[in-house]
Amino acid sequence: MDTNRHPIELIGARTGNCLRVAIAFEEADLPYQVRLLDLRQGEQHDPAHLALNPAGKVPTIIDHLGETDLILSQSNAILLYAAELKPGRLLPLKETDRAIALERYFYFLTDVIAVSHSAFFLRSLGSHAASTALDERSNAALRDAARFVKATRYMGGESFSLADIAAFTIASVNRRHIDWNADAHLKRWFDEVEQRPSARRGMKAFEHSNG
Ligand SMILES: N[C@@H](CCC(=O)N[C@@H](CS)C(=O)NCC(=O)O)C(=O)O
Repeated sequence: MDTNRHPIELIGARTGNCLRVAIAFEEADLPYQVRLLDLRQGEQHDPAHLALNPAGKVPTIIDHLGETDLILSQSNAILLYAAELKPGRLLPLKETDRAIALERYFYFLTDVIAVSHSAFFLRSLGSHAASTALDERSNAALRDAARFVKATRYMGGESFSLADIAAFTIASVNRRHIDWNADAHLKRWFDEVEQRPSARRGMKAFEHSNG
């Protein structure tokens, strides 16, 4: 663990967007401290949280840098910030390798996770046909990612990267919609990431707050 910096405060709850951040901090060995919000109780709308994130959402981080704090929302921007703080840990150093890892990262963000979130939203409105169609589209994109891990060990190449973190959290949430017997490569990849210490610790980060 990096002891030369203050822990980053990670304000969140046990949701995919927050778990991605926790896994990234674990993988990058960045010290962090979780502050748990109860979303069902609406704590994300408390004035103290709105002062940090006027959208009333999580995750939000506070990086205590000294004179000014960095306050950042948007899980995927936070992941990129973590990658910049620890070059080579979450994205490859070589430009062409990094370009591929980022291509895959954005594939999971836009073609899998965003579509799945839209399905969730439509379901909450009672639009079952539309939400089912979007769920199927998201799951198909996830299944299609088997071709990435057929070609390389990880989703974004031969090293673990943000692409794996994005893919892993959504695959965990939607694991019952994937036919794991249908693709050995996807299963091999999922099993390996699930056992990774950063993923194991990150997935538990919001079980007990330490803030
Ligand atoms: N695009 C944002 C989405 C943030 C978001 O929607 N967070 C959800 C939890 S995953 C939230 O705060 N929901 C509480 C609410 O909307 O009241 C991100 O990636 O951080």
